[in-house]
Amino acid sequence: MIEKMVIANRGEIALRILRACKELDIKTVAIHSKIDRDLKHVRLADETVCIGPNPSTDSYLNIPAIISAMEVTDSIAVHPGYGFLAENADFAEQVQKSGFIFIGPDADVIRLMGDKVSAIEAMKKAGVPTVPGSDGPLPENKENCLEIARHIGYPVIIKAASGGGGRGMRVVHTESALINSIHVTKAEAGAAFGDDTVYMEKFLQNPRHVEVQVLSDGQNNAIHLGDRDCSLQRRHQKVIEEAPAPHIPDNIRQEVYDACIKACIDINYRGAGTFEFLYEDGRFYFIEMNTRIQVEHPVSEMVTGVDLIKEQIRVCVGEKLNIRQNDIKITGHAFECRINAEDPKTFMPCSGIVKTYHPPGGLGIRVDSHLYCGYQVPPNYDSMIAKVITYGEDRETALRRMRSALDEMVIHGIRTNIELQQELVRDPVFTKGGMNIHYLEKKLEL
Ligand code: MV4
Repeated sequence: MIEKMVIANRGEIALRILRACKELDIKTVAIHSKIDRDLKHVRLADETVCIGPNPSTDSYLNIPAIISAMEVTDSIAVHPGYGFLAENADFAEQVQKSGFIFIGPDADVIRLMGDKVSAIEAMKKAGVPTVPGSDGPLPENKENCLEIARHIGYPVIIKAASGGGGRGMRVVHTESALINSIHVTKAEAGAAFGDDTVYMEKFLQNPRHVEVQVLSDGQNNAIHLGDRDCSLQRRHQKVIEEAPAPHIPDNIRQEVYDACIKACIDINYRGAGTFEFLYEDGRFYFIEMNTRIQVEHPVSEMVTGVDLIKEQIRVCVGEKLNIRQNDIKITGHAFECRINAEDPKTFMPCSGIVKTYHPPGGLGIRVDSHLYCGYQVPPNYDSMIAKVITYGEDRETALRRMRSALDEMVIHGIRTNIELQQELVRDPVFTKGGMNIHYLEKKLEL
């Protein structure tokens, strides 16, 4: 195993990575912005380097500063976590060119998946089911665009090839609106991503968001770790996730798992990865692949017993995957509620000093959080401050545990969304399971 690793992130995921490193006997270097010097993982790390001022662009996104920190600390590898530079192909490339290990796939695989047009093409080749669409960038010619849309059938959605995660897309309901919508989406994409390539898909009206977790070693070994349902979201921010996705027939699941594994081998994938699908009327449609560890990875850990971060690190430093598909048994059910420091009415992020912190506990309850009494939540970064994760032998048990866990949790000093979460885990539709991606936003409108 490698000797020392830089953790190029902050908050709960930096702490999660530090814990995995401890178990793997890897020394840790916490790199942080000025305001983050009191983060829990910074206090626990073997070494720390302040890499810049508070704005992320000057610190957690500052590639030369991070590589310098690796050099001065004699680190071997860097773990990017999620967000920040986790899916930045240029960062992965510069890390490798400087002689270090990037915990993730090769830069060219990040690039392949970062361009949604090439990602969809690669998936189609591997036999992963995709959304009926333009199968490539939209042409210049207006008549050709109209013809593609007629063939797909309205409504259609125009998406930026360099977008993803809900950025740079536009739904078109009628032929009369098509050409203008393409123009506007192209202009926005060009301004936002420096790439105005757009493509077209059939717009699915009421899908669920179901994703498949994989681990792959880039040496022809790949496994899946089941699926997660992340449909409960607001403005593309997930609020509650669960594993496995409820009410999906086993044969449909198995087909999509097999295709994901084949895709990992085809693209020579290395690391932990997630295939994102829309699920509607009993069918899966690939939309994007995430080449990082995700926020919601703990629910997959709970139902498989696999430490995803440890396995991700192992395969990315060159070890062969030592888990076989037959070793993976999906047992029981898990939920994750994201706790954010935000105004309960406006959802605006808020900061402040944590005066009281009582995390819940007990059998089947896990809290991934960097909070402690006296910690000051800074205004500069993402508002997520904790993840409450519960496990049970079935969905009902895991959900009942989540209700009591949330009721037990106390955070004073900052506003949070705990009350919203308490209400959501008692919602009758959520309790049944299998709601679509619009459910939460519609519920909040009432
Ligand atoms: C779609 C779609 C419907 N049809 N594509 C939004 C995030 C990005 N990952 C893809 N997204 C969508 N793509 C087709 N062809 C609906 C969404 C979508 C969505 C997807 C997953 C979770 C939440 C969502 C909220 C709004 C729209």
